Amino acid sequence: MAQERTYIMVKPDGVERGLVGEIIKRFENRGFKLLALKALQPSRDLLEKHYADLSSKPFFPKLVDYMLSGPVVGMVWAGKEVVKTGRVMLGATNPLASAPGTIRGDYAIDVGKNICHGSDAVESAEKEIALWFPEGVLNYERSLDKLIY
Ligand code: RTP
Repeated sequence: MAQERTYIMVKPDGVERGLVGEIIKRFENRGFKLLALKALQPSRDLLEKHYADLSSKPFFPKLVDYMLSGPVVGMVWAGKEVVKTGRVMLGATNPLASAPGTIRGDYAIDVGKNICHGSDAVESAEKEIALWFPEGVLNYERSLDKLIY
């Protein structure tokens, strides 16, 4: 059976602060598998699609402007319960409520600059992967299982 997948994205503030390697390291150390990785300057259209569920929120315009403020790094990670565990590793949305030891709890204080995104459910993860990686992602079912587990 295919492994669960999630979409993790380092937001512009995380890229600017040089936290891409730190975030990759945490997911690698945990035992998850990297299936895709790219740096890009997202378009407004892509961001509005990604955050469509939040379009009625008062902070939506500010959120889109923040996400347009520089390059992001999108990744697809796979492994056991990676969606839920990825969210735990990121920490609460508002960094002031994020536990120390989480990415946001260790590196952020502002909900408007919270470093990273992680899919909140298996279904939304698959939608986000299709949105951000229309070209497709790796599938290493034949090799890495043997090396990690
Ligand atoms: P994300 O999608 O970025 O992983 O965040 P999330 O699920 O933890 O939180 P969500 O409610 O989906 O919000 C998406 C992003 O919007 C920004 N935000 N600003 N009150 C505010 O100003 C506010 N609330 C949310 C954050 O950047 C949040 O990650």
